[in-house]
Amino acid sequence: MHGQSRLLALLAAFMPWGPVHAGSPQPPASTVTHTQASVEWQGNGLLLEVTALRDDIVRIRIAPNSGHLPEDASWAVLPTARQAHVCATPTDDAHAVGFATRSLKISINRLTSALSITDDKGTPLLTDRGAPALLPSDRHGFTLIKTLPDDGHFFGLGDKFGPLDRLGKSYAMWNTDSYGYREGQDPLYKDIPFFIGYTHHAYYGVFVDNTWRTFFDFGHEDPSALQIKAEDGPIDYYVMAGPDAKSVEQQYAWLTGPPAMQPEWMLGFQQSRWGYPTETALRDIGAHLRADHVPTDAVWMDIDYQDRFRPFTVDPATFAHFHQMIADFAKTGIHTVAITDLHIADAPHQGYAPYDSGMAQDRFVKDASGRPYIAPVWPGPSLFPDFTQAATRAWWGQLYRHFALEDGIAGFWNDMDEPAVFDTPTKTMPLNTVHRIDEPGFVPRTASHREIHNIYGMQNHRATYEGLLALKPDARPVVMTRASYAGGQRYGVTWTGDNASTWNHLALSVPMLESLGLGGFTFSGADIGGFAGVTSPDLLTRWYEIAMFTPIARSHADKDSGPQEPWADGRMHEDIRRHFIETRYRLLPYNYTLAEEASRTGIPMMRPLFMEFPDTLIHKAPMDLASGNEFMWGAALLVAPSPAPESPAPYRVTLPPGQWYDYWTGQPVTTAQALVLKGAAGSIARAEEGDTNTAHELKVAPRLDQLPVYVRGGSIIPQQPLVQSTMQTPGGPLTLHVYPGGNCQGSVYADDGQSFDFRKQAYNRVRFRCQIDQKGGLSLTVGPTEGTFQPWWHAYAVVIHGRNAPHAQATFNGTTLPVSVADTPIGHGLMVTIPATEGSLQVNQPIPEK
Ligand code: NBV
Repeated sequence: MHGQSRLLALLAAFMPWGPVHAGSPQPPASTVTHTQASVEWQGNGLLLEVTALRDDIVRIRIAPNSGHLPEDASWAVLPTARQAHVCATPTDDAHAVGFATRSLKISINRLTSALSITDDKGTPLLTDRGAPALLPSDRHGFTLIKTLPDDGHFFGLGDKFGPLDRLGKSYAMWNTDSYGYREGQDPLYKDIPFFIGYTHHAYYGVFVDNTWRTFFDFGHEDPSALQIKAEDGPIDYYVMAGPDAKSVEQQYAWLTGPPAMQPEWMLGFQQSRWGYPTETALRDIGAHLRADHVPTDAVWMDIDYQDRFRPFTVDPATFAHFHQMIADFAKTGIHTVAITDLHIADAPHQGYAPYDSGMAQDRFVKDASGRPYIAPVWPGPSLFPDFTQAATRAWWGQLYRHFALEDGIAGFWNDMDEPAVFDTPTKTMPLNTVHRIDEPGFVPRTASHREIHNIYGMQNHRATYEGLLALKPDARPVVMTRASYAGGQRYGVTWTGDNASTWNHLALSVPMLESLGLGGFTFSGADIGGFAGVTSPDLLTRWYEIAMFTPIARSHADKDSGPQEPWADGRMHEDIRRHFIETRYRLLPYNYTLAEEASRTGIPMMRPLFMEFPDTLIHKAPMDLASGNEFMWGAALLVAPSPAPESPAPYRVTLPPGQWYDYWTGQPVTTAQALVLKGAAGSIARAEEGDTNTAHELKVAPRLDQLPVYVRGGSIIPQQPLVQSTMQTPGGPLTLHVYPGGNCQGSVYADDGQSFDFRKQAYNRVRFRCQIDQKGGLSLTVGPTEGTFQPWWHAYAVVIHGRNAPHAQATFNGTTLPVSVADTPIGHGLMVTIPATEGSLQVNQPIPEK
């Protein structure tokens, strides 16, 4: 501690602050200690430490004042982040102690110990109401109560099933197998105790790093309070300064890691179902997809392929040529993904290797009496690996050796890892089951399932991911998990579990996937068609349409559901579904660029409108911009499914300020009306023309074969010729679709689509800008190429939408080039083909004849 700070601490501890009058509250005995980056406050029976990890991220730890904080260990937050710190300036005065960084101001009230955090503009982000934490006398569990601002809104917490805005609701965090869940049902499969708050044009993030059963109440019980409770565990939370939602996402990714970059094929179409019972059935699916020219990158194998549902086995009767089948799929550009649940059959003396080696090495969770815990799941009585041990994870990873290295299975699926257990009302293992933490960064100790439950699935996912990485260090592992915890995005993919074949599930899959993306899991999907129940042809078609603009597009169904493959329901439906799948494949260069951005920065691929338009106020806040049905697919595309997708009634689409184009025709949107606003006093006001904050409204008459998608003016979207799988190299140039408008820009990213060589510069990134000159001409600047990777294209076909003057003239780096009017799958435009090199393209409008 610095000498000056020590002096301050002593003064604060032993001297009254300011004149003390009779009757005025006496300061409780307290001490304050500053280090360069932190303040520690002891008072009111609490020990409170706030540390500036970065200017825009602080960590708060609170414990009963017994002189020390609990062990500094985390399953979620990266050690480098927890050890980081920046210089903070102490701000102690007579009433409060604290510090300021460039982005945040922290103050702890000397009388009440209440903590308040404001941003650099003085906007209160989080303010304790009363003491910073209510700790019960037995010292288990806590409640944090913060003031809920009048204009507060909240987003996140992962897989919650309802409106995107969490205001007025409360939630439990407890990973739960939730077959066919219903709107409002809570909790579901994952525990992502991170949310984005909004108040006064400021977005901030809060991550509560506690694995025990936790509760968030956003003004449900008390409309003026934000309450966070946990039944045990440390009070350890992080506040991120924003100030916009993209910054919060980047801050959260810095803390917990960005999502694991997927191979390109994971962005292709995936076909799955529970109930492809034989090799022949599965081969038929692959053959049908290819025969019908439905672009596809993977087929998934559910538990049907296993011998008696035992993980890491293959049924020799029904999948007799398993190895050959996978090789044959690969020849047609189809990857195979296999389910491998965590429960290991209790099968002694049967030559079942996972059991034998697991038992020999003592890898399983124990019951309270110290015996391996055994409970029924798919294989019957089963054992549960203790993934809290690094050695158990390494053992688990080795179980993939044959599947990954010999059979060539391309991806794996960790289901049931809440963990789900049959025949018990809790749907999981007893809470006194014993885990033995043996993990770098943690003190080795036993821990009850009550503490471990919420990270069990995450550690299963991690064991698989790291195991595959050890087996094939050069290949990006593909692992999809059902349960997880904050930080689980580092190990890859998730999905929304056992949704149902209803219109409501389709509509609510949009906010659910957006929320998972906000929680780091950008690589998420919802089962196309819905898992539980029987879908209808129209519902399935709509689901295909919307899912093609979500990160993971996997058709999947329950054993008892009807067919949900693209061809189910006949030709008319198949044609529509194929058209949307083809659209996704043409968009691959754009989608892959988004995926790479997400894996580098944490900014999700699928974005709520407020993430792209943080300043557009419709009523009182940017979140009113869309009621949850509209979303952004990257920065350029606005997807606008109906809020009531089963209804034939016309619906309104809100377009944020600026110029928009219809994605399907390339035509500028001209019929949008300036939005009529309800003024504060209930009066009707029309936003002023030219007001940059003016949103516009369109009325859309729904048609089954159409999904409204709009392009933000000023976007440059890379697209490719149609392929049937990402294994096929597209021919011809990369098309750059240019949609003139303000701040016109775009980029493309490419690499080999499968390895980690991009870390060694083997990638290709090019940024584009465009500008319109006064005469209506357009110039496109192709920036320098970053990286050493040579992508499949050698030329760009630049298509300028909203223009079709056939006599336009073009030059690229001074050379005159022909201009044509191109008819592309997404509209006409002026087209010029240029070499894929740095330079400047000039397209002049013809001078009109007098
Ligand atoms: O493995 C069978 C299913 C699977 O298809 C589904 O996607 C998982 O969420 N699994 C659950 C187990 C049984 C569900 C009733």
